[in-house]
Amino acid sequence: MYPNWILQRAYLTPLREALTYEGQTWTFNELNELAIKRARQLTALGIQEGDRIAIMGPSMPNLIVMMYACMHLQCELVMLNRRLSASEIAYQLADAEVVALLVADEDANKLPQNAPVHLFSVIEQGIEKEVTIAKEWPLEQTTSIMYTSGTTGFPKGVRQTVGNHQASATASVLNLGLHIGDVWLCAVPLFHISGFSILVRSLLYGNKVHLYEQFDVDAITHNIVNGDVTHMSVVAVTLERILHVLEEKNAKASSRFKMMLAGGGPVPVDYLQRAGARNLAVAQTYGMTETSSQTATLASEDAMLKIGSAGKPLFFNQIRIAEPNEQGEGEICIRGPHVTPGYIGRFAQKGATIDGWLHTGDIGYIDKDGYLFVVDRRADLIISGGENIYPAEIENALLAHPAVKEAGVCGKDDEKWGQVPVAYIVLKEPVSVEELISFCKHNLAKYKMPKEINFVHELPRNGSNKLLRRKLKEL
Ligand code: S0N
Ligand code: AMP
Ligand code: MG
Ligand code: MG
Ligand code: MG
Repeated sequence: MYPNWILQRAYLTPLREALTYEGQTWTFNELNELAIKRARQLTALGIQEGDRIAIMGPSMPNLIVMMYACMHLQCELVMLNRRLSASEIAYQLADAEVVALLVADEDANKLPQNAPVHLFSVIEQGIEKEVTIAKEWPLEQTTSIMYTSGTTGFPKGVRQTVGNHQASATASVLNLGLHIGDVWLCAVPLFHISGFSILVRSLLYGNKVHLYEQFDVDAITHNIVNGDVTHMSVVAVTLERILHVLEEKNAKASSRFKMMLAGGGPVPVDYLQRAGARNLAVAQTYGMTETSSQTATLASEDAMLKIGSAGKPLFFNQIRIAEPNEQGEGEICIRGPHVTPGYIGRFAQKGATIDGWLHTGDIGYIDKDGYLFVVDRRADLIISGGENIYPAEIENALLAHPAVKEAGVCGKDDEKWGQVPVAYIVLKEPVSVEELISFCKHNLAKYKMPKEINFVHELPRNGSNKLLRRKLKEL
């Protein structure tokens, strides 16, 4: 058994600052007391220990308090992506069989009809009921569940356990180090592991989180130049936005700023060089939902020496390349205490690992010095601004239209988002692009909407009639 992170942190360093948001600050003790009060209010609403609960809201302190309250109740927290369409949310709620849905008032309009909703404002004003908060958690307890899109077009709910999160946070600090004044800027979504892992690290390390609701590039760059924060997590798109402002202002990162973790997809080498010129230390990292964030991260002393590499595996983790070709490139496989025990819902029977190894589908190689280079993402995956999109999700949405006979989707390089989806369609009967777009809008998140729809006579297929998505671009 391991200590309840929230109680333990409030016991060890009650008066240390835990969270800053828009000029307001909370200590670990204050956050814990709010979370216990909220846990009592949730109990009065009938929520019980171990229940599976979905949660959705903007990245604000009240969301963190609500998450910590659910953790106090040892609930399994299903983190909903706020950018999803109502029908995508409905799929996840049904697949996860949640008993309740806790939603910030701002997001009430995003929900499917008949969802079992408790609005934050109602919970926060509700009566309290006495409940015993567990002082200890078992390693195998599921803390969070995050949906990640899959090749089939049906997202999979990934379990992230107490043990997964602890191993991840511990391995991270063995690489990055820790100092009492460290402050981690969080402007990545809390519903992704990029953001939630910042909260877990804060609880385990006792460091402060500087939270943003929006990616406010000017305020964030100011924090970096001013030395208000020491760490931050970014994806390529947000790193570029920061670099742009630094360059425009001819400014440099403060010497107090220590390290930016850049992941969630490939980071162009050019960005890393531009960062170097701005005194901004960037560590490329390779991580995913199934591994509760980082698996490998480039140590700061290697940043320029091994530019483009995602580094070496963190202390507890192992990486191997399955069936390498002559260049040493093959599928990246991962083993370690941070790897998920598996999925829930319709994928519950599908094991996440084979003989303990997670087969990522990503292609990479390990150089002679032991550094990982990720050369290609898993089959057909499109990453737009750090959000994953599988072609099948969009193809299924298009195929549902009566005029569409065949649909193929692939990624196209994009200045703003890294990649965006584009669609190729064979029609049964005439229909306009506008009609198809407005049809898809009901079923797809905005970032998944195809940025181009091209009508073609046929789609490229192989001998066994399988769609060749990589050939779509040549049409
Ligand atoms: C890039 C972000 C910040 C863009 O959001 P922004 O600028 O706030 O946009 P909005 O104002 O909300 O919307 C404006 C218009 O832009 C569209 N839009 C928004 N986002 C996207 C997108 N990603 N792609 C395409 N379009 C987008 C809106 O629809 C809207 O459109 P219009 O104007 O038509 O209404 C935002 O997308 C963002 O925060 N991205 C990052 C998400 C992220 O964190 N991904 C990582 C997921 N992976 C993991 O968590 C595993 C890896 C990992 O753990 C990790 C990753 C990074 C760093 C560290 C780690 C780690 O290991 O710790
Ligand atoms: P997610 O399922 O959202 O957690 O996304 C994880 C996926 O992002 C990985 O399987 C990779 O395809 C991709 N990815 C993450 N980090 C990197 C990186 N450093 N370089 C290239 N691709 C990455
Ligand atoms: Mg994924
Ligand atoms: Mg915005
Ligand atoms: Mg994703």
